[in-house]
This record gives sequence, structure tokens and C-alpha cells, in this order.
Amino acid sequence: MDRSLVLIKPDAIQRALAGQIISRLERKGLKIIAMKILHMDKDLAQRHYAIHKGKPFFDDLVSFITSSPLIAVVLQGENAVQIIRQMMGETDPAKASSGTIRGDFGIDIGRNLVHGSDSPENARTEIDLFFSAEEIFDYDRELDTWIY
Ligand code: DAT
Ligand code: MG
Repeated sequence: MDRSLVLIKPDAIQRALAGQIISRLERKGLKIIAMKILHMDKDLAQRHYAIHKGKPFFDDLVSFITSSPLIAVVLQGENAVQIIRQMMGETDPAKASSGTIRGDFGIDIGRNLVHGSDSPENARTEIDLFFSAEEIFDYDRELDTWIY
């Protein structure tokens, strides 16, 4: 089973879209195994987005992601990483297909509502940045026998 770190970014919280976005992921069949609201500080933002350090948009990205609280969620399911990337749509909401989260709710690449891990390996690193082992709950759900 894959795990993915999803961030419901500050723009989604400010626009009161958090519930709708989480609901889409939950309805798909993915299991919420950890969730918290937090205000990322600069240090956490720079670590989470370390791969983008030096890119022209890095400073704006860090200042946006630290501008207001966000919701961090860990979702689990078969191929969760790939499924969530599909459900998010392309990085630029202007190019993201309708039916995706970014395609349905966004316009600007700097305000694209959600983060989702791009590989199971990066998911593990990202999850460790946001959650301790005690904050993650790997419980059974009856309904999973109807999803799988
Ligand atoms: P994704 O969030 O789809 O994984 P990414 O990892 O390439 O995309 O970039 C991280 C975030 O940085 C992205 O969600 C929005 C911002 N970003 C990426 N490319 C950008 C660009 N060309 N201009 C402005 N912001 C950008
Ligand atoms: Mg990325």
C-alpha cells in the first residue's frame, strides 16, 4: 500500500475549499491515516521544497506556503501516490484538466491548492517531516473489502 503526503495549501484553506478537496480524496477510496492543521515556518517550508531551492519561484513559493495555516494529510491506498497526482491535475491549474482539483478550483500556478508527493520514496521523506510515528493510524476499515 502506498502512502502520500497531501497538503491542503493556504489558498484552499482561505477559500474554504479544504472539506471539498479532502472529500474528493476520501470518496475515491483513499484512507486518511493522519491529519493536522499547522502553520508551516520558513525552515519546514525550505526543507519540504528543498528540491526547488535556487529556482526563480522558490522564494515566492516559501512565502506563499508560510502565509497562512494549511492542512497536512497522509492518505493510504494502492497506488495512492499516482492516483492523487492524477486527481490533483497538472501543476499549472490553467493547464489542468477539468475534473481535477487544480483544474476545477484554480487559475494561477502559484495558487494551485494542493501538494501531493510525486513518488512513494519522496512520500516517506515528506511524511516524516510533518508527522511522528504516533500521529499515524493504520487502522482497518470494513469498507475496504468493497473498494479492493
Ligand atoms: P507539483 O506541486 O505539481 O509537484 P512542483 O513540485 O514542480 O509541482 O513545484 C512545487 C510548487 O512550486 C508548485 O506546486 C507550484 C510552484 N511552482 C512550480 N513551478 C512554478 C513556476 N514555474 N512558477 C511559479 N510557481 C511554480
Ligand atoms: Mg512536487
